[in-house]
Amino acid sequence: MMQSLAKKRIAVVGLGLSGLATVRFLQSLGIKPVLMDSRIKPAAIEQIAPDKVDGIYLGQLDANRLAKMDMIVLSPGLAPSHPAIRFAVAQGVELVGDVELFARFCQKPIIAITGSNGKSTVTKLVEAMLQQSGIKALAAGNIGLPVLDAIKQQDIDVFVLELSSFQLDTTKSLHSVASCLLNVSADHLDRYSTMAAYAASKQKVFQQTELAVFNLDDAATSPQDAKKTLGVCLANASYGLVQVQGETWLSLAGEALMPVAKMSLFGAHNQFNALVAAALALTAGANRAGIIAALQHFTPLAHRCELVLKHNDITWVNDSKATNIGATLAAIAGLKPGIKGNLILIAGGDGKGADMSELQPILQRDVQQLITLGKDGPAIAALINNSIEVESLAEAVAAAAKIAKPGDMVLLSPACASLDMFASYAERGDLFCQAVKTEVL
Ligand code: UMA
Ligand code: ADP
Repeated sequence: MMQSLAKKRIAVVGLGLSGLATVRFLQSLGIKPVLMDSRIKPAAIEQIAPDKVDGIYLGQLDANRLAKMDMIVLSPGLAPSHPAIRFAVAQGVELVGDVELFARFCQKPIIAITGSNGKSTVTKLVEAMLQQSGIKALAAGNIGLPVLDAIKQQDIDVFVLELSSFQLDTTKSLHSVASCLLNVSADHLDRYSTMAAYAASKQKVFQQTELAVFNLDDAATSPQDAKKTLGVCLANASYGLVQVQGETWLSLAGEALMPVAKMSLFGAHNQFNALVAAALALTAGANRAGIIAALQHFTPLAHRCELVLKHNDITWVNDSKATNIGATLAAIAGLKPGIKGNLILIAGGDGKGADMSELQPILQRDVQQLITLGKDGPAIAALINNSIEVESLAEAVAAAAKIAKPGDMVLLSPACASLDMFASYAERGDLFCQAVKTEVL
């Protein structure tokens, strides 16, 4: 594998986190790649030593230069439909992503996780369940650690990969001991022409898997071609919820595992996530004691239905990671039963081409006051009466603080990406937390 790659002329296109990891990986094999990025100054460009690469081309993608390559390693943030990439591929250049290279070189068992929502939670749960069972597991991929940095770590027993549809689009050699497709709801429709195209991309997680875990409540997750399948949903007695002496328990492989009340995560969506994670972890050697310990002690991830503070009996929750409609629906469904008073929702941002009217029924039923901001804020505001439209997150927090009464919850769950106003969902969440503390304390 290494020799066949060493002889190739390779371009790394996109110099973000995964592009830079790819450059380091190729260099460790003695390869000097050509580097390209459509931006004039990608953030980490100083990290690259010019003498260790075969040229750096910035500002646009040079189709003619790319067409002279044997292989392009494309970053997930760039679409394979970019004209320069399409031109090169039409000339016979092989197109791969960092996950494809990882799949070709990785010798260890892999668990692969995708879905529109819940990926990071399930990925970290599987990692924790394996670790609690004495297995050295490492989470990588879309969760943040580029796979070609992860592969260098010694002493790993199992890789747990969070994969986005963008990564799956350029991957074909992935073999996994188990993989899952959690759900398919509208997302990234600025990149995919139809929901069917987006769902087909997600289905690639099942390629060459030994066990395909899917969501019995979501037909789009049903494996198109897989040897062995396992369906999960809360109403399922085998992998779902069961009643034990008046208490609701998780059931794993037909046996009651633990009461849901003992889980550190709340909400029906997280019970589903826990069941899928447990099914995946079992196939890679986790034991029931390790799975239970992980579910009891798991620290909820930041920006996912995270409690910011409770003051004067008003609860402020940061769900900035809800970057699509499906995530916001799950957050409201999970939180609403625990709210004594009104739900004040702050939503809006870049809707990535999704049809915002899918939010209308839940806004009408469960949200007493809507505050919107960002590019697609007006489209969401138009769905119900008396929405408050603001220009900034600080204004949104100030407006919420004015209205909120004891017993209420103020929830930031934007149903949109953050990139129209912020560097990332994390920046949006951090600014929300700061604004809440400034306004309220
Ligand atoms: N970009 C350009 N020109 C280029 C290359 C990139 O304008 O030539 C832009 C992209 O459009 C994008 C940004 O730069 O807006 C970053 O793109 P990238 O491909 O360089 O991204 P990386 O820094 O390598 O990070 C990627 C994943 N990002 C994307 O898929 C957009 C990270 O997932 C992932 O953690 C990282 O690899 C490590 O594997 C982030 C993400 O937002 C969290 N993922 C999307 C999501 O979860 O919805 C798919
Ligand atoms: P992802 O990595 O796919 O973005 P996360 O685990 O980071 O998923 O969760 C993002 C948001 O999606 C959370 O804030 C939560 O509201 C919602 N969510 C989590 N799990 C699910 C699920 N199984 N179904 C629907 N929504 C979910």
